[in-house]
Amino acid sequence: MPELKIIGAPQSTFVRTTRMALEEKGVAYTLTPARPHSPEIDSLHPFGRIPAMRHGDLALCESRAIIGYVDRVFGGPKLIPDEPKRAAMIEQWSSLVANAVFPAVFPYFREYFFPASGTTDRAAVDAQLPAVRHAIEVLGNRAKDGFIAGEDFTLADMYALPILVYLNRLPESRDFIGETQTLDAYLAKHAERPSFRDTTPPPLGK
Ligand SMILES: N[C@@H](CCC(=O)N[C@@H](CS)C(=O)NCC(=O)O)C(=O)O
Repeated sequence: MPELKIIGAPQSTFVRTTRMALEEKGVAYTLTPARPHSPEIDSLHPFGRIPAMRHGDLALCESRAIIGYVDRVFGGPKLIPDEPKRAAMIEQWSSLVANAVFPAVFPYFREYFFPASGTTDRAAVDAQLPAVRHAIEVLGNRAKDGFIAGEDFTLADMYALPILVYLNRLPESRDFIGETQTLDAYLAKHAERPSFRDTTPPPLGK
């Protein structure tokens, strides 16, 4: 089997989700750090986003496509089970986290971590807070049972945890997490899971 190469900055939530999925399956891979819109990424993703993947003569982008390919090609526990209803629930919550929660909180992250003017704009942060609060409440309601897609640890948790780590570091979202009464326990429950612990990213900007 050729080497599986993941390309993307380890600080990216989507890169971490992809790495967690590979770790959960026990698939060996190498990580080549690359920023969005770097030349290699622009050659692999039409919108310059991370992660990307190379495996033999196959090049892929988009975390869900990479994870789906790995799940079909490699052994190890199935990330998306065959049972249709359980699979659909995992897909539904993975998609909601990736395509609704992440876009709702990313402008808030950007204002703190990569502000356009070089310093965080208070009014811009405040404008994002209703969307951030709603996204956290949605995750908080799901986390009541300890897992985003119910029953057990799934791909939906692998999408949610890397986002929650950053939300837990910023002041307003940290307060919203505390208000849910469920997400602190959810984060503590999964903190020592090897796929999560072993993909802890270096600080942003490194
Ligand atoms: N749908 C993509 C989203 C990837 C994504 O948005 N990655 C971010 C980093 S966490 C990125 O590359 N952003 C750069 C941009 O949007 O221009 C996936 O699942 O891989």
